[in-house]
Amino acid sequence: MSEITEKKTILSGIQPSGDLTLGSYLGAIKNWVELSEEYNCFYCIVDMHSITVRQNPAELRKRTLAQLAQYIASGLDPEKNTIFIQSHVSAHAELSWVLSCYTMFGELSRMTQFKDKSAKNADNINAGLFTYPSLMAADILLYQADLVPVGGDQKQHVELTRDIANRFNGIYGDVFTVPEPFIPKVGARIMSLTTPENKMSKSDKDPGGCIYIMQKPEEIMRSFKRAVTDSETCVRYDPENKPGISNLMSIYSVAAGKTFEEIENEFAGKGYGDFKVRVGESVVEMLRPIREESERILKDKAYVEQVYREGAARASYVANKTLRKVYKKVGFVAK
Ligand code: AQP
Repeated sequence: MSEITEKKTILSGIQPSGDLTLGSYLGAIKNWVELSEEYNCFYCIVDMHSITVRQNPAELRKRTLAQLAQYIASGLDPEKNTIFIQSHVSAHAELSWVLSCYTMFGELSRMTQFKDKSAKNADNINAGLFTYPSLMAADILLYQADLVPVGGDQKQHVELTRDIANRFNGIYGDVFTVPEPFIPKVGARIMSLTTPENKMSKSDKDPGGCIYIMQKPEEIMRSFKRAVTDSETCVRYDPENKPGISNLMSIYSVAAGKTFEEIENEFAGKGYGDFKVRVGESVVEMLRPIREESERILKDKAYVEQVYREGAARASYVANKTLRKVYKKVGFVAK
């Protein structure tokens, strides 16, 4: 126990809003695994966030469990990390309400994700989509997280969490740890293979632009071979003018552990065809053990259930401590 309390705390989560992509893996899970020895880690499946966009209930349940298996298969040890499902810890919904009373309308209106998702779901611009960042702030602040590993796209939400925490602490004293975003240098923003100006997203309607963790090797290779490039023939990192090639370089750099310079030298004088095949192969090899292990874990229903039950119990213990403190500070009568 003493070892746990001396370490800094990390919280991060992914919505089960679609099958996990290469973006989810490189932008989030891979880094979580690297951080899991050094930090006291809480990694969750944020199912409550996912219903801000309409979901099919049976598929949501299935994807939530599959995601849990994929976390473990990627190397997150449930003994060393607290892995849980957000809706199993009711403190998230409770703190979210309190924090929404300390989050300004103007702040929420400025969130890029809200603007993007409202445009994509024009028939369902619900209040949850708008107040999503208050729930995300609750996720983070309940665990007094020092660091929040996220892809570059989520930086704005972590910054808003800091503003909410500072505002609350300014009124009531030091209640919350003010968290820092932790963004990987390479892989922070993996882009779609077909429209490299957009990020690779689980809920993308164009599956050709996405690589999924559980996808078969031949499908992965097909998507890479069809990846959009440019009219030059030179493998060079230049995200502004060569977004497609630069995205493939970022992916290859992480998958094969090579620097951009090494990649440029490796493919000097070679065509884009060779490059795309090599990137595809490196991704297939990186994802293969995760896919195989996920399939094995998912078959063991009792084990999966044990992991999420124990995770929820451990998470609730920490979260409820913070919630009690918050309730007391704002003036609610203790039960
Ligand atoms: N393409 C990406 N590149 C780098 N990081 C990414 N992340 C997601 N996509 C990329 C990171 O994964 C974590 C979990 O994100 P999330 O699923 O909770 O929310 P999201 O960012 O909205 O992810 P998606 O895939 O785009 O989901 P949908 O389609 O449902 O909106 C975050 O740390 C995120 O940065």
